[in-house]
Amino acid sequence: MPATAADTGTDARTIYRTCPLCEATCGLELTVENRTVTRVRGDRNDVFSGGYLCPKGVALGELHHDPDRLTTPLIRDGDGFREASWEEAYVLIEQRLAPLLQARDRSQIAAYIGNPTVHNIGASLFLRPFLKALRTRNLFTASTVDQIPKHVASGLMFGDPFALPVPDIDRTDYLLILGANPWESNGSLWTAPDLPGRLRALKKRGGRFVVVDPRRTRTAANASEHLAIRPGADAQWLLALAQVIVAEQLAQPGALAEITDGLDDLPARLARFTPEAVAGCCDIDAATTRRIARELAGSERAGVYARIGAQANRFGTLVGWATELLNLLTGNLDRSGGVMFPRAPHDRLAGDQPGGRGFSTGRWHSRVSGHPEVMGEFPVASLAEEIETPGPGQVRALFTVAGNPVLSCPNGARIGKALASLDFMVSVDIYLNETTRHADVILPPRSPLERGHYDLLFLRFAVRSIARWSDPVFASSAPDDDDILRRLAVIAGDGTMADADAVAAATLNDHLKRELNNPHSPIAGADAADILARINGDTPVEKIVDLLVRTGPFGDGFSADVEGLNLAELKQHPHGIDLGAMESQLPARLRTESGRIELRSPGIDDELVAAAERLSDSQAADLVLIGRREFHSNNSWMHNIGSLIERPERCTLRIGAADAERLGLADGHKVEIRSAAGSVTAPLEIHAEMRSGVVSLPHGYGHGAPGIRLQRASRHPGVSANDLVEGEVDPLSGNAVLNGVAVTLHPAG
Ligand SMILES: Nc1nc2c(c(=O)[nH]1)N[C@H]1C(S)=C(S)[C@@H](COP(=O)(O)OP(=O)(O)OC[C@H]3O[C@@H](n4cnc5c(=O)[nH]c(N)nc54)[C@H](O)[C@@H]3O)O[C@H]1N2
Ligand SMILES: Nc1nc2c(c(=O)[nH]1)N[C@H]1C(S)=C(S)[C@@H](COP(=O)(O)OP(=O)(O)OC[C@H]3O[C@@H](n4cnc5c(=O)[nH]c(N)nc54)[C@H](O)[C@@H]3O)O[C@H]1N2
Ligand code: SF4
Ligand SMILES: [Mo]
Repeated sequence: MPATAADTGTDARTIYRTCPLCEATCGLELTVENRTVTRVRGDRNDVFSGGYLCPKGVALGELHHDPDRLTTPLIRDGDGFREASWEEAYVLIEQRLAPLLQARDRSQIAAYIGNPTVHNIGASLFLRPFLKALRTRNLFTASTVDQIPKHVASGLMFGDPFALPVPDIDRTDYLLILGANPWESNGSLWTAPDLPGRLRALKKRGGRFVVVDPRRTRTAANASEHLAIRPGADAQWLLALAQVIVAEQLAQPGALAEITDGLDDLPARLARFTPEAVAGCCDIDAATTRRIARELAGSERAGVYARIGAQANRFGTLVGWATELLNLLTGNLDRSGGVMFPRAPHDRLAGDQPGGRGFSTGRWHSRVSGHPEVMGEFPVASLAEEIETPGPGQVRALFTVAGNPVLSCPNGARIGKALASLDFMVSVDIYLNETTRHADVILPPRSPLERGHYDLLFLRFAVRSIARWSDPVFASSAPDDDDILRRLAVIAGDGTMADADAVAAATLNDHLKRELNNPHSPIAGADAADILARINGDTPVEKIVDLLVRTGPFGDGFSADVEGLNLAELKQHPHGIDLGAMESQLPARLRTESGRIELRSPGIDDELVAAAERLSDSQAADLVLIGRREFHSNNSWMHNIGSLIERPERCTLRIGAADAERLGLADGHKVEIRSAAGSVTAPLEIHAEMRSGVVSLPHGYGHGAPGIRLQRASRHPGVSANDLVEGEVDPLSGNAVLNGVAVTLHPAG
């Protein structure tokens, strides 16, 4: 039961918990009367968020109480679904999958894993045993419509795809932000609740932040300076900044120079990217580029940060590489006030010696287009072709877990058709939506308020070391994502796991074994049975969290003499525990084979050539489409919540006044938007934030499909931007090119 329930005189309880909806991880204060959430506010005592929250956090109660949220498994029945018992659902899955599971080659079964799993501790911990049991190489996730270029860049440079530096926002003097809109999206791979407040504070203490975005977003409007770059040109522009810094001898990598390979031939590699050479492609004049380069190099403490707008394009990995190159050249990598590697309470201890196995991709390739595997997965842009294309290894069955690829992935309409052609599909999901309507079985986990919460992923990207556990707000006897995944692991497994409990035990044991074998762990070489007996927790998830936190950098190490963290301690601190600012970690953090920062790699060299070729590309489209995220929205799945969706129409095509006039289109008119992939019709909104040659449509809409059970969303369906997105990818990472799609506009009837 919640340790934090306070007696308020009525039967109302006050409960504190972390918001699981986005990466900001705000602490919330919920008022619960009987079994109803009657109020959600920001927790003013939260050590990290200090009371900040957004409208989505406020809507958490509505999400929990949404009558359309599924609570019983659904099984396909003719054109629709019928409710079924959990056992019936599992038995059906077992029967229908049997022929594919018995095959030696499991590639006919694929999985797509969506974004909410990374906000969900149970799914985060138990996807691995499920996927291991599934033994398929046809794994697709939302990473390839998102951040995978950043992982690849870090893998190549630092040897560890999870060594992702974050801007030390609270101590910096200067930030250069590309393709991110933290004012409305609240930060990504940069966990810092209330980024608007933190950015305002930066300006107030005399610092500057510059935003590079084709749109004048709220972040851009609040910035010290806004540069409306042409979509897709960030890599070239960042390389030009680096070129200036190197050519004008402004580089001051300091001690980093001694641990970096590849500084010497940088001038030659960057030579083609002069500010003059990139000006046309980026639409940023050379003088401005030079000035920004000098400002960046001249600031005492500065950082460069590029996110999805700059990464979900053709040169996404190169953007990631150039970003960290600039941080390195200016001496800001791993320095307070620059960009730093965070430390989470559950990080593994690794000693102070750099070096490791390094990073590589392409250990296997996709069947149809030959895409290299990256971090064990293929581009989701190739999911449809793997289902459609006949031949050995053709995907015939699919699991989706917390994902809605029909709205969220490139050429969603094509993905929808492909899903309809599958022999069998299982969705682990809380809604009957555009994707899950194609499933044969839908398995709904509990609501987010019925599960405990610990940010396994986002504490690793947080600008302070924070420890925070949330108990469930409501008790529930329904299975959660992790229960479902354990059961599916048994079904997909080789028979060695008798039941879901055995999967739980084996998973805990795997974590324990890894720790006992880690020479830097406080329990290195200890007796497994002894430690096992001392691990606390009421659920399989709690036990693993207890183990990880106790053996992490702030843990008690299972020693009675050490004052340190464990799960019980976290439970006593519902407002979280602040463990301090980020600290330098280089060179120990490096996992390249050489133990050094690597600036050279064949893949990056090829991309430098390709990026230079684009400088003289005269084929630029007249009009290109980019996306946008809005404050009241969250990808594709929170549109069934009244307070978020029942507002003025938001799925509009934004365009600048001059472009609208040139095309003879008026505000509010319906326009047909055509691309090589397809066409959709949306109302036009003339908007001052748009630069010329660029239009913007938010993604995640398109709730008009038959058979979905989203009453509110269906009343505000909008159209899907991803019906316009083709399947092009960044070749190094497989990330989809979501932005900069060539389109034409046509008045619609
Ligand atoms: N054009 C364009 N497309 C984009 C983007 C863009 O910027 N532009 N952004 C991309 C990005 S960054 C992302 S992360 C992806 C997101 O794409 P996906 O990862 O596919 O996620 P969503 O579309 O948000 O769908 C989430 C699904 O999870 C379900 N769900 C919610 N909570 C839970 C839960 O606790 N358990 C389970 N089992 N299910 C749950 C919802 O009902 C929904 O079906 O979209 C990408 N698509
Ligand atoms: N309110 C809200 N918050 C969210 C989400 C949401 O859907 N709604 N989704 C969550 C998820 S899954 C993620 S990954 C994060 C993402 O968080 P952010 O990375 O901050 O992503 P966006 O807010 O989409 O901002 C991307 C910006 O890039 C701009 N852009 C488009 N193309 C280009 C380009 O070629 N170059 C440059 N420089 N800019 C470009 C767009 O105009 C947009 O303003 O947000 C999370 N938070
Ligand atoms: S900013 Fe993110 S974490 Fe904070 S309340 Fe909003 S959705 Fe939740
Ligand atoms: Mo995302």
